[in-house]
Amino acid sequence: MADKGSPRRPAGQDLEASRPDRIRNVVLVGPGGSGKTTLIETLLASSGVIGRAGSVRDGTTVCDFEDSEHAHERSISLAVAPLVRDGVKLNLIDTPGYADFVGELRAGMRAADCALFVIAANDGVDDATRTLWRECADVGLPRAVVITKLDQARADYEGVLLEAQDAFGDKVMPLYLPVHSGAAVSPGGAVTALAGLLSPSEHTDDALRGSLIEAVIEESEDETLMERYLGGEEIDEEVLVEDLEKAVARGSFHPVVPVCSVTGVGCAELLDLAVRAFPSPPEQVPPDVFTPAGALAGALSCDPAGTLVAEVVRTTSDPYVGRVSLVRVFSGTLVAESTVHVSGHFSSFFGAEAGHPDHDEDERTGALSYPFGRHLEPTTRVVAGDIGAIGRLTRAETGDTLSSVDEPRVLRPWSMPEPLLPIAIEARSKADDDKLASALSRLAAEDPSIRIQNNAETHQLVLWCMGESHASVVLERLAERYSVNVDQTPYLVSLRETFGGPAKGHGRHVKQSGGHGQYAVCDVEVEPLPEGTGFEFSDREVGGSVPRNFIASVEKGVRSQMERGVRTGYPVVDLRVTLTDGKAHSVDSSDMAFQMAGALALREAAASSMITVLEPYDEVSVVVPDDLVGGVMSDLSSRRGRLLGTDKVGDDRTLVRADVPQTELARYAIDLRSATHGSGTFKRSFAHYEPMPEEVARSVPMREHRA
Ligand SMILES: Nc1nc2c(ncn2[C@@H]2O[C@H](COP(=O)(O)OP(=O)(O)O)[C@@H](O)[C@H]2O)c(=O)[nH]1
Ligand SMILES: [Mg+2]
Repeated sequence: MADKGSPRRPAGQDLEASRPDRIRNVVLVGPGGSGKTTLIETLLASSGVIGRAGSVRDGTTVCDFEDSEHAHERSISLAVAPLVRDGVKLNLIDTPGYADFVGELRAGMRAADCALFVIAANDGVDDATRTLWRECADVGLPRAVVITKLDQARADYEGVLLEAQDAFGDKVMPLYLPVHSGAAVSPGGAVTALAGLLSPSEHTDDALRGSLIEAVIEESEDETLMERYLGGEEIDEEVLVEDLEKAVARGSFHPVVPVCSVTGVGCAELLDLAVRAFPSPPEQVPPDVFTPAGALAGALSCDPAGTLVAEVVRTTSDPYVGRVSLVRVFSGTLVAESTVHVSGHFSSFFGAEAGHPDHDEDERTGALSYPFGRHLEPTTRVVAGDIGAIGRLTRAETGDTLSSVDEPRVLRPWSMPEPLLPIAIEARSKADDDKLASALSRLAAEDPSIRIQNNAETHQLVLWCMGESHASVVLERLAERYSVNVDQTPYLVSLRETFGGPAKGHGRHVKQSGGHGQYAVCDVEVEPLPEGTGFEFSDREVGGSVPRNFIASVEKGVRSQMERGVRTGYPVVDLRVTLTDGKAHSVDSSDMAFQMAGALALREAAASSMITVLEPYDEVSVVVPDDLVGGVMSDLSSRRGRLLGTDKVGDDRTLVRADVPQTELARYAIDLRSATHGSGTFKRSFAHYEPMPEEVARSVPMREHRA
């Protein structure tokens, strides 16, 4: 096993790019385990950037460099590994394939100008990858496909090719066939060569070759080409290659390349394709940019001489190096040791609930570097279109925009996933408690897919996470990086109580044995009010039996009892309490005594009435493939949900809407994912409170109150 402590360095490469058109930012996406991280190793090794490809299992790859990635043997964060080929700098962006870490994937997509879908020949395309393809198509991100694991026993190149065409559309076409040591397409065994489909050879398949050529010609801007081809003319290979490259850069044609990570066969072809056909940053549409006041600013141009606009796509904290912010520069040039404007306006884009607090301030950048996995190669500048790392920015958080101090700008953030799995935690000791808040806010600055909630009603600290793996990585980071230990506790929802009908209560707080006594007596009538009305207090007592100044004390006592509940410990709501009678003592009555009597009166009224527990309902919107709708609906019903309706979404998906009690949704993020193999997504938003059925209410544990 190699030394995990020392990062791998790129050999013999000048990573400085000075022209945006000499940069390619390529994000690798695809199912977890399809071979993305390994493919980057293979590409780096085949280009001589690293001596030998590392392995995911041994924790020796360039891109999986975090401790938690080694522990889990899979990618958790996005990582960048540049390599230079033919004078073009290729920033390979590795992303995790597992759904819990989709936040990193989104950030990686933002930093890229095209996507490489990595599919394993022995596995195929999963639903999440189909959805991702559709999303890339929606924003016009050019895409290519790599098929890996050709050496696996169950590898089926042609089968996976058909699956990819079925999933992604018929503009997905192979440029090569893998040649195994024996026959052209017999699976199993390492791939020894590729056979190009554009040039005729003994290994090419004529049918595949014909459809590739036709597809390329269809994409050609030269309309005479098709006529000539159909007329029997042999079209020059160079013409075809040029048309193909243009179509790839436009995003209308998606080449498939097989790459064998065992032999490195296919690397050269893939890298050539990336250099020649993948779009450079100036060819892509930049994200919308605004002034800090919210006005749409003029479109960005990917020009090193322009005004600076960059975006933090990842933040890491290293105990030795400190905070490192990975940025994609969209315009201008980032210079080391300079002052930049940092703006994060999450609430204006996502609402106040989401992400980190808004900010707008100037900050000095520390050292600048080019990231190569964990290793940082020092540089003095990073031009538009490139990806760099800035040391020691303390304010900037993931998703923030960096711009020139004279011309502050805010980019519309990329779409961040919403964390839907609540994890309630408690500091293990006083020492942990002291460090917890600051550690959590640092973690949230790195990872916008965590949301921290302090629930005042349940007194719980809740981390909203993407799933169980995300939650365990967050808790590991808390423990390892910040030495904060926490325990998970059962997640509680904010229940309420209300009276089922009118009731009367008598509160008598009398203690007159020795010393200064206490004396207060009150009678109240309680009536439930319609939902959402709140609390009303009135006084109908006649003849001044309760002195004026103590009426307010009774109200205060009633209110404090309402806060503490009368049945399960959750607050009582929607109530009118009327003071009807009472008694006072000229010496022993006091504010405190009447507060006690008021509270007692409400408790007594509760004892003689039916107390209903109210529970919050969320409106849930679930989107699933059509064939899973039945299962989703019956599952929602079994969660005591009420179906509101269904709608078609696109060709093959359905939106199911339902009102569901929050108590039944605590693990829905996990359950929906496993029931739909990751293809289902949902959103939830608070709808209203409703009475909880008695049989459920009976098993609600008492809410504890802190002193
Ligand atoms: N046999 C074989 N195994 C591979 C190949 N590519 C990746 N693997 C293995 O598959 C597992 C997952 O690979 P990894 O690169 O972590 O996939 P990722 O999740 O897409 O980054 C690792 O154990 C790799 O060693 C390949 O081409 N052939
Ligand atoms: Mg990986």
